[in-house]
Amino acid sequence: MLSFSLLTPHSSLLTPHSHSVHSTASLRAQHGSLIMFALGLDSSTQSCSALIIDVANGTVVAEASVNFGAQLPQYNAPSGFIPDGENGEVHSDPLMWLDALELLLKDLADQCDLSKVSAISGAGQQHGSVYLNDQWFYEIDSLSAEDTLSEQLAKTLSRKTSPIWMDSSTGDECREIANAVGGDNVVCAKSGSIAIERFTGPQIRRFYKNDAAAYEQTARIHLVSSFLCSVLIGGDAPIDTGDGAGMNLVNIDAWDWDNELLEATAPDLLNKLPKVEQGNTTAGTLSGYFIKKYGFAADVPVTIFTGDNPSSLVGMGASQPGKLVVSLGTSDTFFAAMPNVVADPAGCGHVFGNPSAGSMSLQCFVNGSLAREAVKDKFNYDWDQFSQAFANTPLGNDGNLMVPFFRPETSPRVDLEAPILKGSSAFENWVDADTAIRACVEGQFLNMKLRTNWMQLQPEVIYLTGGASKNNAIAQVIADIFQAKVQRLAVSGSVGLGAAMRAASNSLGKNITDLENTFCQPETNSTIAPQADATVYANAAIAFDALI
Ligand code: XUL
Repeated sequence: MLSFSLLTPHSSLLTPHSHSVHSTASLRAQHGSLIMFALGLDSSTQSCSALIIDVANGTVVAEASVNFGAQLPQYNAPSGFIPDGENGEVHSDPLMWLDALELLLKDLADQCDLSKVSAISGAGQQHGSVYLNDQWFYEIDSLSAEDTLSEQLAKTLSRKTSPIWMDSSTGDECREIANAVGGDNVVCAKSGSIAIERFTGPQIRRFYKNDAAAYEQTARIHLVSSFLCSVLIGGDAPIDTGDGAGMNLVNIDAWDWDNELLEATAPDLLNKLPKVEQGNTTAGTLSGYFIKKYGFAADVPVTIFTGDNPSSLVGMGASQPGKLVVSLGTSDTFFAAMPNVVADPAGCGHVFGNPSAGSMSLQCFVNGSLAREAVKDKFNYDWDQFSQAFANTPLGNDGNLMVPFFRPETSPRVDLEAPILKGSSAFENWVDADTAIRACVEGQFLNMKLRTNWMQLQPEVIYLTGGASKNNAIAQVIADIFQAKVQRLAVSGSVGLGAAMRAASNSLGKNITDLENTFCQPETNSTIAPQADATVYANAAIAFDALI
């Protein structure tokens, strides 16, 4: 194995100005394919994580994560956002994201020689926005390794905090934007989603309405993803089509800003936004700040960042049409690469750009793990008893059906506070635990199938991720209802992995399918095939739809 003795030993790299810097091009020339590390960042709601892959050897060489609440308690955001916001407001401090980035890079530099990294990209929680004054353009271009990022960039914020995706304060603004352009169906046809409270356009409008002077002082509005990308390159980075589509401002046919939506949102908005670019765009090269402070090589290309969900699509190995991902979390999410750009006629789903070209669909189901847990808790069951209930009940549940919405659902939009049950009297009266558990899970995925029909997908394989994906009984219901094989992948951290794979594809000339074959393998013996005859759930779906 070639040694990297010509590189400055990485212990000394933490000292600014103390070493000569080699460019990635010269390192590659001297070491051929060995210099093939790609770094993927994931700035999410509760933490900032990263992983570094060795593209030549097909391995993950370093992983790190900084939990905002635990490691940066001075920001008083135990779960990554400022608690107790009023009127549905949920904000975070963007300086916290910068401090986390520094802690993360320090940890990575302790684990591995960052001068071997020759490609970088990343992802951010979607929809969140950062508001910057005109000092931003100067400061971002002249970062000094003597001070921290947050010290230098604090003065560039024209709004101290950033609204994030959990913010639901913009109901009025959604209606105003929709009315201005001719209704929600127009917003949906243009931007891929109806006007949605957490989306960035309605958030910007609310800021403009509540604080017109600070809006006026705002020279640039970035997404979390493009803000962090800008910091890395020491310049003003574009927004990608994947994250950009989560703003209600990008036209999904042109993949560029939609003038009518911009005008309906706030004055002079075009001048305050960066460019929109496809995911395979190189934003620039890594800023000298990171070279001096963390020991990266010079000239490392940074691929524009995307949203966490589009990045996860890549990291799950599903960036080409034909595979879809179901993520089982607090809420359940369904997403897939799409062969054609179509918007959900019911206005519940979203179309985002696919960072690997084309588009992707995404649909969120609010009643995910919380609903499964609510049924389990109703009978004082543990998770083993919950799983056993499926063995005790037949596929199709003898026609007992549940609309398992314990809280208002967004797919479809219904304001239920408790589930609807239809079937035997024992079931309807909540005395048949096993039937209720099967009905909850069958109801969730019958609903998911019905609500995602607009995507016109015929999946061969469904990739399952998220906490509840480990449960075989739930995975079996999904296989039966979708009539598709279900697989779990060995990858964890699909958002960061997707970012590293995008960097490797864009900057190191690696084929994305080859990267998927290397990094996105299924867990051994994890494939679950459908057991049910297709007719069982076809009839149940009709009955379920009638019940809603
Ligand atoms: C997607 C959404 C969330 C955020 C945070 O529309 O709001 O998934 O991206 O993860």
